[in-house]
Parts: sequence; C-alpha cells; structure tokens
Amino acid sequence: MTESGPTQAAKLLGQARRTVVFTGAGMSAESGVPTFRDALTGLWQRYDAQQLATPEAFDADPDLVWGWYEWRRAVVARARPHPGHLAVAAIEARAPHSVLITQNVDDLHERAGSTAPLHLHGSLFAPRCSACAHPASTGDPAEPAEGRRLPPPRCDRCSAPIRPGVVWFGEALPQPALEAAAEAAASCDVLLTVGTSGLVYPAAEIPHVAARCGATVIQVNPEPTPLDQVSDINLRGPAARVLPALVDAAWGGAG
Ligand code: BJW
Ligand code: ZN
Repeated sequence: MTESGPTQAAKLLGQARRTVVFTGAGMSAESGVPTFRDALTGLWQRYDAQQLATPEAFDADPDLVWGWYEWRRAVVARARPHPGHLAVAAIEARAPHSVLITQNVDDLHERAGSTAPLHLHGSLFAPRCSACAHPASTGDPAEPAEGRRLPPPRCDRCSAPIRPGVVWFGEALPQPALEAAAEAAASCDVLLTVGTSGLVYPAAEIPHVAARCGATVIQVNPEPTPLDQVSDINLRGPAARVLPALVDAAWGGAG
C-alpha cells in the first residue's frame, strides 16, 4: 500500500480492460450536497441522519421524514455536477467495459453524462407507495432553506403514504443492481472507489470483492477510511480535483 501514486494510478486506469468506478456521498460534496455523515442543519440539526433513514422513523413521523427527503431533493435539484462527475463520465467513455456503481441517491452522475449508473441505494427521484409500491410522481421541490415538516402525498391506488424511493437501513438493496455490481467487481482489473466512508454494508463489500478477485483498488478520498486496507493506491484529495487530473494523466484531457 502507498499513500500516493497518481502516476501509477493513471497508468493502470489507462491500461485497464475492465474498470469499475464506485462512488459515495463525498463524490457530490463539492456540488454542495452534504455527505451522509455531515452534521444536519436547519430544522434537522437535532436529528441524526442514520436515525432518519429508517422505515421505523417514517412510520413514527412520516411528515418529518418526508420533509427531510423533499428538502434534500430540492438541494440536489439546485446542485450541478462538478468536474469530478465529468471525469467519471469520461472514464466510462474511454475505458472499455466500464461500470459505474453509486451509493448516491442524487442524479448528478446522469446529469454529467454517465449513462446507466447502478444505484445501490435507490433515488430521491423515484418515490413510490409505502404499501403497494406503485410509482408516484412529485412536482418540482420548493422547500424553504431551513426545511419543514411535510405530510407525504397519498397513493392514487390505495391511499397509503408515498415514501422516498431510497434504501433505508434494514431494507434489502435492489437485487438486480446488487448482482450486477458484484459481478462487475469480481471481473474488473481496476476498481476506483471515490468519496465513500466504506462503512455501510453490503455496498462496502464491493471494493473488497474486487480486491479478493485480484483487481487493483484505487481510492480517492481526502480522509483515511476502512477501505485503506484493500486499496493499493490512496489518492488523498477531493474528487473534483483528483479525478480530472487522473483522467488527464491517463488519456490526456477529460473533454
Ligand atoms: C470526499 C469529499 C470529497 C468528503 N471528495 N471524498 C454487515 C453486512 C451487511 C449489513 C450490515 C452489516 N453490518 C451492519 C449492517 C446493516 C446496515 C449497515 O451497513 N450498517 C452500518 C452503519 C454498520 N446495512 C443495511 O441495513 C443495508 N441493508 C441490509 O443489510 O439489509 C439486509 C436485508 C436483506 C434482505 C432482506 C431485508 C434486509 C441497507 C443499507 C442502506 C443504506 N442507505 C443509506 C441511506 C439512503 C437514503 C438516504 O440517503 O437518506 O445510504 S445510509 C447512507 O450511507 C446512504 C449512503 O449511500 C451510505 C454510504 O455512505 P457514504 O456514501 O459512504 O457517505 P459517508 O457520508 O459515510 O462518507 C462520505 C465520505 O466522503 C467520507 O469518507 C469523506 O471523507 C469523503 N469525502 N468530501 C472525496 N470532496
Ligand atoms: Zn399504494
């Protein structure tokens, strides 16, 4: 393991036959989307995200939890992809057989040009009925800066409350996305992990699977994480700076 190695990372990326990019909340931080473990602000400051992101919290106080997700949807709708998101799309365009796996519930990868990210933890933009799972549509979010409690809309079919289309603690991940992610990790030769604490399972298994199957794991994160243990190269820096430089060094320009 080494603490640096941008040149070696670029060389490996440029030569890879199968590449996986695996992203977490730090990927979107420089777009102004707080990470999952950043302290909450406004109305939410006395709550812990880990306690709000549960089916139990939604059952106990649907207005609080729905209001929090609508506020987050508004933050994401106002955010723009940064040069790191564009660099990920450039990797997909240039690296043969590349797969993008994201834990993020925002749509910044898609808006940067990534075509089919595997969303392991769902999406802020796919609400569904909490009882019958019928998809629901919601309008443009118009939330006050500090957030507010908001009753969830009701299902057209069965009148149960609509819930966010995300994966909460204790819930199963979408099986097709998880299987495709595990398969890509098992067969890649380079896995680039970006902006994840590597604390939440089973998603955090993905870099471990790649390492066990012989891939080189390259990590981009300003802070140490448990994934340091399986990372061959640690690039300690923010995604918006490190990723464009990596693409530039691997292929000569992100554009
Ligand atoms: C930067 C940066 C910059 C900052 N540039 N980097 C062992 C095995 C399996 C499961 C478990 C297990 N142990 C425990 C469990 C249960 C649990 C779990 O993992 N708990 C842990 C807390 C221990 N897992 C689950 O409950 C999962 N389900 C499950 O296991 O189901 C079993 C089951 C099977 C069959 C039937 C039924 C059940 C579900 C997990 C779902 C997680 N969902 C969330 C919320 C989504 C909705 C929402 O957003 O509200 O997903 S939790 C949250 O964590 C979110 C994230 O996607 C996920 C990962 O977080 P991430 O992305 O790593 O972000 P952060 O904030 O933690 O880290 C940010 C990083 O960025 C930091 O490292 C910074 O340094 C870095 N950074 N700026 C680059 N500019
Ligand atoms: Zn319904």
